[in-house]
Amino acid sequence: MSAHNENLFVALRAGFPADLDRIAIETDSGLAYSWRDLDRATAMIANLLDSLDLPAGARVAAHTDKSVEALLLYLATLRAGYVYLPLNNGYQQAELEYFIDNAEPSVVVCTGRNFHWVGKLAFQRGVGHVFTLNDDRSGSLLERAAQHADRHTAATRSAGDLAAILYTSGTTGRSKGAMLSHGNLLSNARTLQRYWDWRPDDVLIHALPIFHVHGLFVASHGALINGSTMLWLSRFDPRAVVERLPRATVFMGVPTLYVRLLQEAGLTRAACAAMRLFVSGSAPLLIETFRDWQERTGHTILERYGMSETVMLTSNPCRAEDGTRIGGTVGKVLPGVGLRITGEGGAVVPAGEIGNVEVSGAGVFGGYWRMPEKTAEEFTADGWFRTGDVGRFDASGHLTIVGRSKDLIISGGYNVYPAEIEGYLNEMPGVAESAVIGVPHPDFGEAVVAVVVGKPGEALDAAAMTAGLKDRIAGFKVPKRVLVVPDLPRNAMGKVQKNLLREQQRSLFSG
Ligand code: MLC
Ligand code: AMP
Repeated sequence: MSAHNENLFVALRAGFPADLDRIAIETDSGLAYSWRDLDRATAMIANLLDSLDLPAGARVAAHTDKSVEALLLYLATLRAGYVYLPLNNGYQQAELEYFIDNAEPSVVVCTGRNFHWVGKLAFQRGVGHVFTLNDDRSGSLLERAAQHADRHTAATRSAGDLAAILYTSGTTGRSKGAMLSHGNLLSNARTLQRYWDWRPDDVLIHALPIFHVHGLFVASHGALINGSTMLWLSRFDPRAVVERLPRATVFMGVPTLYVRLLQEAGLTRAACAAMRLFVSGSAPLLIETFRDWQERTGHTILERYGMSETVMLTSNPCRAEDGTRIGGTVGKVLPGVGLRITGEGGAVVPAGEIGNVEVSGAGVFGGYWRMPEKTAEEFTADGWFRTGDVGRFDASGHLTIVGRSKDLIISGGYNVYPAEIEGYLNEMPGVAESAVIGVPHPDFGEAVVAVVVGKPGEALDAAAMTAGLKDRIAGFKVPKRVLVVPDLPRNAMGKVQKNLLREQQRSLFSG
């Protein structure tokens, strides 16, 4: 038997440079972390987790602000062999209650400012350990970890063992936990390392949140496995990014980040002279943004496509010998990924025809946490995952995503499921029914808009409904506009015609 340890942490650690005193991460608050710091701190946190006597496969949930220590918590969880569960720090009470009930974590880490309610709801649900972690290196997690040794032998894991659960909202409004294994994440990290031509002296500007695939896996793994320095921003600030461009070589963002960067006067060809790669993903990049960027910086954005359940699937080429980057497309199928477009009855359609995007390969997740029926529904009989995206190949093998069969809105790179928001609206006094749609928005790409009908004789107050939602759900899900209407358009079957609503409201934010 091979004693090879397939723990993802081991592979990431092997990517650290030989000189552990080199800078691994430089933060916007002026701190510098060496590779040795990352190694020692993850060992201490892993030892703390080990000391808690957690059951095998225990989930460690994080509802924290973005900080290097939050990244270290993720790495330490891998190192100790537990399962990481990142949660958007905008989530509020009802949202967190659901995740904790569903995932049953053994450990919850939250900010000190939220401890009064997160700690309470976690303890009420039987979570054994709640720690705090703030973005200034304070909190009980680090206090406790400081009492532990700074050496740790990574737990032995096989490729199929669970590494992380990422919740993605479900069409019924209830989130599903996508189970990603060490092997899923490592295979994708290695593929991207090669395909994006990571080099030893690359410097990544890390400006994305670290509770989703893009910032946590694609960006962080890329830098770590390659031993590349990260210039770390605790939140996206376009000016701070532009200031760092002359020292950087790689940047990753959702389209909103590119739209906002284009508004910075300092974004010039000279500022980007040292850069080699700008990556966009998580939402469609408008062709205007792609072209404006080319004109302003002389660089062609590389657009790629992926999702929580599969990590990265396609990418425009990085090296010239792999082809050219074509705006409006998400590029070619990545090595090791299977991607087919199917039509009626599941038959594969030829290039040029639109159909459902189905995928297979080493990055594809093992299923939804404790939802075998949902998992079965999303896979074809021959084991391909139905992405819910609709696309088309061109003759050169470039994929274009033309839409989604799933009722999903992507706003500034965050997913919002209409059914969830409709559920909250329909519970409000005086509301008869509602339809939540995505409408083109110059900053967020799509903006969430609610179209609401009152019960007979009820006068609905849009501002009060917005305020009511803000108290209950994360800010990015709250509709940017609530429109009160006498009734919703329906088809002959009585189904609300969201297409018609989207058409009617398509200029709502474009003036
Ligand atoms: C914040 N708000 C948003 C929003 N982000 N509203 C809609 N959509 C969003 N994405 C709300 C705030 O709560 C606030 O509400 C108001 O909008 C103004 O906020 P802001 O100051 O403009 O927002 P900011 O903090 O600057 O955040 C914007 C952002 C952020 C674009 C930087 O949303 C972001 O980091 N997005 C990236 C998401 C991401 O990483 N996605 C990857 C998913 S992985 P109020 O009411 O308080 O004023 C994935 C797979 C893959 O999809 O392929 O990668
Ligand atoms: P998530 O569930 O947050 O991982 O979001 C995944 C979804 O984001 C995919 O199913 C797509 O609908 C969308 N997506 C990701 N990248 C792109 C892209 N480059 N272009 C269009 N849609 C994208």
